[in-house]
Amino acid sequence: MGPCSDMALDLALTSIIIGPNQQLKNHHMPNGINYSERIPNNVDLASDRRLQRALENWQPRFANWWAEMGPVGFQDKEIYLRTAVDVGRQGWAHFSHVKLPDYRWGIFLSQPQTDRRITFGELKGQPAWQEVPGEFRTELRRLIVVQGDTEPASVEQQRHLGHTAPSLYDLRNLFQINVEEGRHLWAMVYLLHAHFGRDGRDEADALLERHSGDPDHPRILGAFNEKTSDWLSFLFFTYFTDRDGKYQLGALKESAFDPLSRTCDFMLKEEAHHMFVGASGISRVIQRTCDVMNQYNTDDVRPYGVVDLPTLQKYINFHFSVSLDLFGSETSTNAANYYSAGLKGRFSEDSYDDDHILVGHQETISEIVDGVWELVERPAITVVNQQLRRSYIDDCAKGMRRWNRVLDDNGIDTQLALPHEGFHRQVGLHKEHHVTPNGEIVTDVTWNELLPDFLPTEADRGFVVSLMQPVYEPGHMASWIAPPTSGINTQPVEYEYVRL
Ligand code: BYC
Ligand code: FE
Ligand code: FE
Repeated sequence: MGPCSDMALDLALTSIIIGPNQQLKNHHMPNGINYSERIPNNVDLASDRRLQRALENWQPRFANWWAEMGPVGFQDKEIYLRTAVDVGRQGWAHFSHVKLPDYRWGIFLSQPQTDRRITFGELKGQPAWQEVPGEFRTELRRLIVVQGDTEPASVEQQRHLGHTAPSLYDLRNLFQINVEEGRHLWAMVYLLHAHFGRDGRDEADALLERHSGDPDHPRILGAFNEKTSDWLSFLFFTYFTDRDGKYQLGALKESAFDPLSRTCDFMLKEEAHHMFVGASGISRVIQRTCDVMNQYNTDDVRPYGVVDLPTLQKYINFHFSVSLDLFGSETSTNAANYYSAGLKGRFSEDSYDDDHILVGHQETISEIVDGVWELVERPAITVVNQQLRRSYIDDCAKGMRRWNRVLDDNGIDTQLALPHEGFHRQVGLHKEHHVTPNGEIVTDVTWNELLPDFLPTEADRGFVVSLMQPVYEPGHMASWIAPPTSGINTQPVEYEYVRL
């Protein structure tokens, strides 16, 4: 970050006033975000009238979608939200009470790198692209559409949760995530409008026409058609599924297509909070369960209105396995093509100690051969999905260790675990097999017998749903979750995060 952007940052922070009536003022700075325009942006939208008009046409469609498919209720309430005010490293966000429909969804790209080069694939070493090369247009559009599709899908999945929030603090976090997923949709729609002409505009419209779980027009990826019907599912979703977002965005951030790279880089800043909500939320659930286990000296905690550890394990099994599917097949020619073209890399591409071209290299992956696990050599370039999945699994394991520390610290000798990566897969090499959470390959009969021990049953889900009683008094928490250790943006936990 140069001195110029530091200055922009300071100016942006001192000159912006975000009041409840959304009066935002800002000098238009090269790296700052101009809030005086209809669509806040740092891409100098005003200089391209055609693009600006096209996006201003899409804006009311987005607003309609938000009204019809966004959070149910609470649209007229003031919520303590974070808004991006600058793309600089520190102080990029501003906090104030805002009504959801008044949130200023905008287009923010990270600052460009001078002389950025392609770091992987056949074109490694060449300058990054500011425009889409004709030969990669279809693939790039596909990647952007898939990414864009997940963002509104998650808002749709979570739209009923406001009515059962365990606290105002949590309610605010839900809406913060929802508005930012809405902004991530804007991020992809901007790329479609700016770089893909007529096709791009059609795809941008279609992103508002598919809906999560719609039998005729479902969302593209499996996990985004599942229901998020309770807060325990929501917290696990933000831990496991938003983390897929982190890894996919990280891989797209490596892209030779520079506007995509810079867009993803900025989205990753927002993503960190989504995963924090999941990681800290589940820690609080576990803390509460431990408190009740210790207070009543029992494992049978359901009668006290908290989630028992076996149910937590089953929810982990479900959300982890569904999220693993989002990485695509272990061996994928799509992924190989994306990689060799420089469209999509691996997470932290430069941390890989190889030639970043991967032609003529072999990589071993774990597969089931004749009913047993074997390490099989595959052309390295075909297993980049699996490499991305491996980075993701390692990251998931870190949070699991923190959750287990909560159990340790409370003297509980049970541990939670990630299931085997072959468990309950619907996509990829393992989908034809039944693999237990321990990695054992079993028959149909055994699988069906054991399933109620592995995944949440109707009864488990029913119990969890029965706990979901809303708590809207500032500072109070539902029975099943401990309070957070601190509030948002240095506010106390009992702050009025949502004015009801
Ligand atoms: N469900 O070669 P394959 C986020 C399709 S989350 C349904 O194995 P590929 C967020 C696939 O499309 C991040 N279909 O896979 C989180 C292909 O179809 P075609 C979202 C699936 O292409 C929380 C065929 O199966 N971003 O941001 O290498 C809240 C063979 O596929 C699935 C991205 O995903 C599935 N799970 O990889 C809010 C990044 N998996 O082409 C937001 C962009 C595969 O034969 N997407 N298929 O018709 C991609 O990079 C790739 O499309 C995938 C699939 C990694 C998803
Ligand atoms: Fe997102
Ligand atoms: Fe997210």
